[in-house]
Amino acid sequence: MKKCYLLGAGSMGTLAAYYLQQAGVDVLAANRPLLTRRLFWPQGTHSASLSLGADDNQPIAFLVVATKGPDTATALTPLLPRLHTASTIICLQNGMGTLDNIALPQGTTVLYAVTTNAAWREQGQVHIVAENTTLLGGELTQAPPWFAKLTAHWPGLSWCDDIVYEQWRKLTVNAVINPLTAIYRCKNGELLTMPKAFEQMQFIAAQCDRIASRMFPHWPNDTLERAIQVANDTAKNTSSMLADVLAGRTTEFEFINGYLIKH
Ligand code: KPL
Repeated sequence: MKKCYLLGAGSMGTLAAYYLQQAGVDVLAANRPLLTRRLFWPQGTHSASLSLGADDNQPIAFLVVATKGPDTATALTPLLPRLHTASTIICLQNGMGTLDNIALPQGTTVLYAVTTNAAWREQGQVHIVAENTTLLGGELTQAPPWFAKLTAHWPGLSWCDDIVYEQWRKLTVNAVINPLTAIYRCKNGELLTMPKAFEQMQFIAAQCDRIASRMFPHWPNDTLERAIQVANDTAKNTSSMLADVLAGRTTEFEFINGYLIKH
């Protein structure tokens, strides 16, 4: 991978662009002029500035899609004529089904990233909360040749042969935590201290397990335990859905709980 375009320069997109640049990839801002951001690591350990070149309107071999779910179709549609049979899309988004109604050119390879990294953005500044793990996989039977170089510069990145399962693991946790934090306007950890909210967590988790175990016969029916664990681990976080509500943005509900309901 020599050149890659980034669509959606939120916190996760910016962080991915930083790792890609570290791996020697020329990252351009899709649909945008030159873009600059500053990244801050936890506890003020260090910071770095990132500058992405302006879109050059050339054919796209690699595209990272890191837009919010509801913005994806509008942002991606103008780029479709630049994708071709050898293009690879790396989908780095919350939720599932974000590309479902988009007519990608035949032969486009779609890979999905499932990450437990945490970061937030305030205008041009991206504050990294935690660099955890990122799984990448999708429509390829094995990791592509460019992957090894990327792992050297992307902390916690590994190849995953069953990314759909991993997407469902994350989706179900998000389905339990995100909407309830948005309803109660509370931090993730506070869900565990409110009896009514906790009862709703149990209810949603049971529904998730019911749906997921139809998809995956070996599904461990552990959504509640995992949601409790994540709510504890991210106790002081504002979930992405609550952040969207507070900022007046359309939430990703359709791509999280909505996606589950469709199954
Ligand atoms: O992924 C998240 C989100 O907010 O979207 C969790 C894990 C709930 C952390 O806030």
